[in-house]
This record gives sequence, structure tokens and C-alpha cells, in this order.
Amino acid sequence: MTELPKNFLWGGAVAAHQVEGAYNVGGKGLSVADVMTAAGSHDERRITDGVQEGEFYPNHEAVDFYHQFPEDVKLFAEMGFKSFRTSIAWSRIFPQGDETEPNEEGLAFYDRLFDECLKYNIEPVVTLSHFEMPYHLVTEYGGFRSRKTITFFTRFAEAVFNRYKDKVKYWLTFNEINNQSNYNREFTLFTNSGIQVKPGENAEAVMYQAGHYEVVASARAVQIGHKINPDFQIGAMVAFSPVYPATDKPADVLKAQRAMQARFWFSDVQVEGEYPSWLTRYQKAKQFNLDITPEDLAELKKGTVDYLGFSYYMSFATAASDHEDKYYSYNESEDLVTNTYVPRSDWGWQVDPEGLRYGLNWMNDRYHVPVFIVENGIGAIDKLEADHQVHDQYRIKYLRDHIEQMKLAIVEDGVDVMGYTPWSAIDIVSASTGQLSKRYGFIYVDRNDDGSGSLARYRKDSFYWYQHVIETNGDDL
Ligand code: P53
Repeated sequence: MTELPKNFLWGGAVAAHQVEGAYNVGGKGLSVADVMTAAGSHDERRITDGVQEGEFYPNHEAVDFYHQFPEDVKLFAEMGFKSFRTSIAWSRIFPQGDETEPNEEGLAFYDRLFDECLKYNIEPVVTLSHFEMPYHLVTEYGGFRSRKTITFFTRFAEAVFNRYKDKVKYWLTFNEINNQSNYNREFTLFTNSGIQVKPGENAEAVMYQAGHYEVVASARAVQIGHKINPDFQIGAMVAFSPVYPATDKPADVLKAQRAMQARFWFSDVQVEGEYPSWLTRYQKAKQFNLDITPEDLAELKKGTVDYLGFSYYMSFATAASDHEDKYYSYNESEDLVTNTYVPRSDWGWQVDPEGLRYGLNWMNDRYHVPVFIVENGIGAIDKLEADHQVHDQYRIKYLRDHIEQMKLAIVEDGVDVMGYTPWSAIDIVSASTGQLSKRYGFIYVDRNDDGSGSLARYRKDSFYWYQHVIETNGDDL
């Protein structure tokens, strides 16, 4: 097989709130992640009204990356990382979110972190907003319910673009901006947009309004960034769970097509600079009464992204019901069905490596821009042996199967893939469950779901396996 490009960005990914901890250190304000409790294996996290006495918030300490990052980055370098994806915790830079001047201590922290990466020739890949909006913006402005939040976000973007213009080249605006297409799930609207739906409200309309403000904010950030440094590569970021039709019944195919349109209108707008025609008509027909101005639409055209980043964990499937409306309206919390052809992870996620090749081709056909796999991985229970080894063969198998499909898409299909940063570089606090035991990392962190543990780091078997993958540029899996 032909080789992967020499400059392929192998690496690993995390997000600030899932690793850093130090939630009130260095002037940091509370973020939405700081008011979320931990869930069990199958239930959701709870969102509390501020930080409450007697509740446990796993992100407050996380895996203490804030203090231990020099050791951790050293381990990333040992694996051979060419890139490291993390986010900047917005509330370290603008603790309340609506200040006009950034917090110097927060800025200085990321200088230290990026310098540490650059010392080992590791390219930082930086997400601006990864489920960690300042909590004050939620309580004062309703998060992205408010148009004002566009300004707060772009002020933040401008501050960090200016500060790190010579250290960071690769940026992503909003992490998995399309999770909220599942508008009935409390978790997605809160983490994407800082919104909790009120009784009697139309959650779908709320989502489309917030999503609109975010794509406008993203487009403005892209323009600001390119002015500050024309070499910046600024990407959008979506969760790529493709939605397959459950059968070859034409109505199922139409349903799946609408599901894909509903999940990916965000990237349609961010890459192509305009709303897809179906959506403009749909929003009108449903009388959502959205605040979308002609100036916004002009802005969207000017702020298209340089590339598309995406996460890939699993695929979905859907079937039409007997009472579809003429829009095949997609409601993700009700419309998914089990795909019987693929296995499931311990957390019920449908594991489908071929879906990654499908996705890479789908994105290439639709968008014609380079793509970057900025998350891919499996949450699993790991066992730390007495000799501090972790034999995570299931993780190696998952990643190997996916890298194989990625190679086929690059080498056989000609898709332009910039890099691969699996989730996660090191064990993290799970976003959806708040658990530590839903482990993703190449590096084991001794911390338990209840917060106990020494926080010591240990290399898993997958650490050495991935090191060899990078060493051979993906030739030897
Ligand atoms: P956790 C849903 C579907 C796909 C990816 O997820 C998702 C989600 C939201 O949970 O999130 C991304 O930790 C996200 C990361 C997250 C990772 O996938 O819920 O960008 O922050 O940790 C894995 O198992």
C-alpha cells in the first residue's frame, strides 16, 4: 500500500474541562462543565444551579493536567505525537465571559502549555469552545440564546488568536456544534450553547436560533483569525455519526437523508457559507420566527472555514414511521433504531469502522475541503494490573480497525485527510457521563469515579502500539 503523507498530523486529543481540573485556580471562572455532576453507566449527568454543597463535580479536579502537563506532554512526545489537540478554557481567559479585558494568568497558562508542546515539535490544534462556556453567560444572558454572546465569543477568539498567533496554526471554532441537532437532550443544548429549555418552549426552534448565532460567531472568528495571521488554518468541527437507512425501503432512505441534512446543516453553512435551501424553507414552514438578518447571511459567506474537523465514534440508523410529515422531520431522541450488523461498546455505542471510510468519502464529496479526524476512540473499562500494566487490546483493535479504514479512504479513494488525533491522549472525564471509568486514553490515570486515586500516570499497551504506528507512519498496525 502507498504511504500516508509524510507530514500527516498523528497525535491525540483532549478538551480543557476534561483534563485540566484547577477549576478555580489562576482567576478561572466557573464554566458549564463545572456545574455538572457525574452519572452512572447509563443515565445522564445532572446540571445544578451553580456549584452546590454536597454535590460531586468530576471536572473540578479532572486529571489535574493544569499542574501535571509538563509530564504529560513529555509522554505524548514519547509516543511520537506530531500534534496535540486541546481546547482553551474560555473561562480562564474571560472568567465571567462578558469582561472587555482578558485574564493574564489564564493566557500565561496556555503560553506555558503551547511552549511545552513546541519544545517537542508537537503542533497544538486548538478548539475555542469545547463544552465549557463561562457559566455567568448562562445565568446572565441565557448562553447562545442571546445575540450578545456572539460578541463575547469573538472577543475571546480575538484575544487568543492575537496571543498565540506565532504558536498555534490549527484552530477549530465550536466542538461538535451539531450535537444539539438532538435538541430534546438536555446535555447537548447545555454543553453546546449554555441553554436549558423552559417548559412550553419549542426546543427545536431554540436550537436553530442558538445554532445560527454560533455559525455567525464562527464566521466572524474565521475572518478575525485570518486577519491576525493569514497562515491560520481555522476549521469547523462536527460529530460525524452518519445516519443510515434501516432498510432499502424508499421512505427509510428519505428519512435518513433528512437526518443527515438535519445533523450537518451546521457544517454546510460553515464550509459553504450559506444555508441549505431545505432548511430555510423548513424553518419558515414551521414558523420558528428566527432572528436571521441579511447582514448575518453576508457574514456567513465571508467566514467560511479552511477545513472540516470531525469526531467519529459510531454510526446510527433510522427508519421512517407510518405517520411521517412531508418534511420527514427528524427528532434524534426518538427516531434512531438499532443497527443489527455492528457490535456495541460497553456504553452501547455502535462500533462501525467502515462508517469512517464512508464518512470521509461523504465529506469529501459534499464539501471538497481537507478534513481532519480530531477524535476517534472507544470508552472502555480498563484494569490496572499489579505491575501497573494495562492490557487494553480492545482499544488497540478499535483504533487499528479505524485506521485501516482511514488509510483506504486516503490511499484508495484520494480523500485529503490532514491528520488523526484519537480520543483521548490521556484518560479524561467523560463528557456525557462524568465518569473516569469510561476510559479513552493511551495513558492510564489513577483516579476513580468518586474522585479518589493518586493521579499517577501509567502507559497502557495501546501507548506502545500507537507509538509504533506513528513511527511507521501508519504502515505497521
Ligand atoms: P463521552 C456524543 C456523541 C459523540 C461524541 O464522549 C460525543 C458526544 C457527547 O458525549 O462527545 C465527544 O466522553 C466530545 C468529547 C467526549 C467524547 O466525544 O461522552 O467531543 O468531549 O469526551 C467521548 O464518552
